[in-house]
Amino acid sequence: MSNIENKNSHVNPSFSLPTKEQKPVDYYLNGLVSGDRYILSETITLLESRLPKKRELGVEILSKLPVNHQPTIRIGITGTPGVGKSTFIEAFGLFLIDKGHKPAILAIDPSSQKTKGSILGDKTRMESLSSHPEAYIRPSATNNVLGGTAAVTKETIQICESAGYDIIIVETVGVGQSETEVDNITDINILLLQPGAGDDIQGIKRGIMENADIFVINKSDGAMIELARNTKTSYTNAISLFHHDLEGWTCPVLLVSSIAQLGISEVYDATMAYHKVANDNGFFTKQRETQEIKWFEKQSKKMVIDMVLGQKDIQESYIKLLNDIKHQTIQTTEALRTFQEKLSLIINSK
Ligand SMILES: Nc1nc2c(ncn2[C@@H]2O[C@H](COP(=O)(O)OP(=O)(O)OP(=O)(O)O)[C@@H](O)[C@H]2O)c(=O)[nH]1
Ligand SMILES: [Mg+2]
Repeated sequence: MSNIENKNSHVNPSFSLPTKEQKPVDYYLNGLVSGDRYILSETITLLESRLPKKRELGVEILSKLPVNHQPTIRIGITGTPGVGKSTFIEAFGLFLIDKGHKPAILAIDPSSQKTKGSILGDKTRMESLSSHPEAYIRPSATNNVLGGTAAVTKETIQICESAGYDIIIVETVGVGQSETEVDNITDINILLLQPGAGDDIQGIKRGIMENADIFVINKSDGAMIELARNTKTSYTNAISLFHHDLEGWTCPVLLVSSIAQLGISEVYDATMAYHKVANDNGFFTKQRETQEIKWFEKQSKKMVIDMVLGQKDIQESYIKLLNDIKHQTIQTTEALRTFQEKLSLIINSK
């Protein structure tokens, strides 16, 4: 519509569009189910919001979303900063689209919180993918969100699946606590390594190696090829010492160059092979069930703690006891006993 037409339109000039908060739940639900990317982003923003009202609306949308019955695969991509995760995802994502998939990429990056530098970097590293109509990329620098980073990522996965994305890729640097939480929300974990990293297998946290299902030695190109082959041998030997939870699965170690787009189809084949083995023997479904149960346990415990400690009288008693311990006017055991008595008294009276 041109400006002139606009001026002559019959729309009441004092009419204003409803603000984001005022949009009804159905606006989001319809948008998500029809695969509207803008509404998908809007919904995730609600969930990431620090404002309780917005977050509540996000949770309401989530709870009203129809259950997604389409099969989906949730892939975790882990690796130290700079190993090439984003570059790999760009190549892998485009390959997935070629195979008829609709990938959604969620990047959790604790470091980007400070400068947002990585987010800008990711946009340029995933240039073709981010402008592709079949892909959805969501970089999240979401420290201090109300639900917690891992909680929001889990919810975001669900929302992306409802919006029709069948492969959800979660990129994480795999340092600190967040990576173990990500392992609890993905089906398959791909660990990215660099040539030469095999000389220092000890340096990689055992937990990270044990949680990996597919090992990728990225940057296997140019002068690095020989080193990459040696690294592959080291890892293949090291992996043979680990027992994998999925019966019958031996983690493959694959040589990849994300820049030259070499070895990408092997990663795809390995992913699908893993999915098949896991699906056929029920591991896949069982793992998702276990994840849900663990998640419920964890979140509900957190909820209980928040609610109980949020009660004024309990909180006061708690803080007083903490102070007493600090000033050594009470033994910790005694403080615990006092707190237990106080709790029982309050709970029983209610
Ligand atoms: N030679 C070579 N370089 C690569 C390859 N993949 C990535 N790189 C380079 O490695 C650097 C880091 O790549 P990223 O994809 O940003 O790495 P990242 O793991 O996502 O990094 P963070 O998100 O910061 O943790 C960039 O300069 C890439 O160009 C590869 O296959 N071969
Ligand atoms: Mg990255």
